[in-house]
Amino acid sequence: MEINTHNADILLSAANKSHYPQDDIPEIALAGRSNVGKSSFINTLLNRKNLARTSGKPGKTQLLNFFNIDDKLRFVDVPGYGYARVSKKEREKWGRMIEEYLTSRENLRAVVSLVDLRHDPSADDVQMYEFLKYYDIPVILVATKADKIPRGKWNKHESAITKKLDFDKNDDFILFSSVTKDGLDAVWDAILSKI
Ligand SMILES: Nc1nc2c(ncn2[C@@H]2O[C@H](COP(=O)(O)OP(=O)(O)OP(=O)(O)O)[C@@H](O)[C@H]2O)c(=O)[nH]1
Ligand SMILES: [Mg+2]
Repeated sequence: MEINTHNADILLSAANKSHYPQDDIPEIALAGRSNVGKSSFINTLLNRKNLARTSGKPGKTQLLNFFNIDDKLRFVDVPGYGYARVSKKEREKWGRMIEEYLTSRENLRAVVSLVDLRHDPSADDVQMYEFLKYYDIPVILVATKADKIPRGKWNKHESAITKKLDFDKNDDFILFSSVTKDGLDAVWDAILSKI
């Protein structure tokens, strides 16, 4: 499929099902801890400086942000988990919102699950991966900030992550950097193979 990635923009923000777009356009959702690099990832994939950050306006950060890409594909940016300063109530609300989307959305083709290459996955990272496997949702595991680790140590860090996640070898694992753009082509290949 030919997708013109220059033709991309934020479409809408949704708190629940009734706000989701009603059509058959395939969606790829992004999940990961706060600060892992989700917005940077979207900007890098779409070759834009600040597209995803515009969704970070106050009041919108706790919503699902839908990005339209050339009317052929959508990215759905999910608010980051593991953010210490939110209340238990807000966390529960977040949990219901993301669970509703991930378990009922027919347009969903895969989840790009982002983890930081530098660190062992957190308990939240492990829980997210287990959740996606439990619901049989295809996963593209992306390890971000690869530029912060010398190439000679990439394998060691990748092994630590796959071990901690009990990673399914059939899923894609891609090392990525928004700074050097390492992994960019591999990520697009993985996404296009799922839609
Ligand atoms: N060196 C390096 N820094 C990165 C990379 N990706 C993101 N960052 C930095 O990490 C910080 C967080 O990036 P964001 O893209 O805002 O992270 P996020 O996951 O969208 O964060 P939330 O919206 O708070 O959930 C920013 O300072 C980015 O510049 C990367 O690949 N390499
Ligand atoms: Mg963000």
